[in-house]
Amino acid sequence: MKIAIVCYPTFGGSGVVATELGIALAKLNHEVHFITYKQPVRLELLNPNIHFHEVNVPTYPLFHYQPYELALSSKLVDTIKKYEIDVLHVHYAIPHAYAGYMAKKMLEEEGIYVPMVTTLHGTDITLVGNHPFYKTAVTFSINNSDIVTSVSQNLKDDTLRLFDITNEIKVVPNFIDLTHQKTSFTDCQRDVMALPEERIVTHISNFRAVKRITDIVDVFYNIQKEMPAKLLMVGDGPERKPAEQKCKELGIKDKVIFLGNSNEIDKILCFSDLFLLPSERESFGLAALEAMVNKVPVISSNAGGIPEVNNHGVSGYLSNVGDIQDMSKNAIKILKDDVVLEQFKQRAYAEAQKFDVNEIVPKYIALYESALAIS
Ligand code: GMT
Repeated sequence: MKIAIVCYPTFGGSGVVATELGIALAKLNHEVHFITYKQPVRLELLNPNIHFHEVNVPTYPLFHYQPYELALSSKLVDTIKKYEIDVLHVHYAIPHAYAGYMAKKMLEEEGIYVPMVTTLHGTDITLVGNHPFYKTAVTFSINNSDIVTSVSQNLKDDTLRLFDITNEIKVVPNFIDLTHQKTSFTDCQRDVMALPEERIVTHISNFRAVKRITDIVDVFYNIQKEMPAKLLMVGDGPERKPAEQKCKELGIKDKVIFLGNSNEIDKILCFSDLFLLPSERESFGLAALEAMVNKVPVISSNAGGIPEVNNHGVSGYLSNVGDIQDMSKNAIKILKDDVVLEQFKQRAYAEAQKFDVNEIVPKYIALYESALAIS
């Protein structure tokens, strides 16, 4: 099949999932065309089946807001025609599903029918899409997609609760490649980050308010009172500065390393002992799954779809949002004892197997085939 994928090219989970899906499809000999405003961060164009088409939005002083949807839908029409694309898969409803629908309609005028699959990722529904200013267009785009998927049962339930949905939503969970982790580094270069006796606690995100970044600092503050430890903060965003300030105030500045955005997630997770994800909301928690596949247990909130990924008492522990004491207690329980830590590490890895790319990607392929069969 020839598949066009529209996504955000940044470090956000939706872009990562879209990119990994494209790479997996290309390996299965499908022809994949990424259409977005920048080359996706996790995309290495080393496969002849992968193409990238950049959407350019020329700036013009008359426009207070530059019309990205317009440029995207034009690019979609041109690319779909030029490469005879079979299926369009848009990740993140805003504005991709809307632009995709417009492209479909323009193509239909020329007698070309291309089914559109829309994957809902979370913030496009629970944070942004639900805003009254967007809701009408988001509802329309979901209801007018040929196939709609959501990355967790919880996100499906939220979508049905928050929007007037007439279309069926199929749950296709996020996935992970179980084979490519940890192949290129054996000792994990742990000593670069910490002393041998220190436990390494890690967080990775876009540092938005929804991630409750200062809760991470609070939990780590309690951990380092009980044992030698380091906290690695990976990513960047508006909550980074307040977190850095809090570390200073608590006197733990030297034990917390802010690494910024990184393309070496597997390497960092390879030498991590524990992953913290205390989010206010989370449709899935891809970063937790990436931790688990690297044998890192997860201390998280029980928000949204996280319980579908982090198995309480098995791959880590779940606590109510904001319950710093419970998260600290559970973290210390895992980290304090070498034997317990090893058990959690092995079980986190075992739980990650449920999300094997080889099981999940065929579900998307089956959906593409059913969409094509309808057309
Ligand atoms: O987590 C973020 O803020 C980024 C956001 C995105 O849209 O890129 O992530 C969402 O999609 C990910 C991939 O499906 C999920 O793993 C995240 O849980 C989800 N984030 C939220 O729901 C807050």
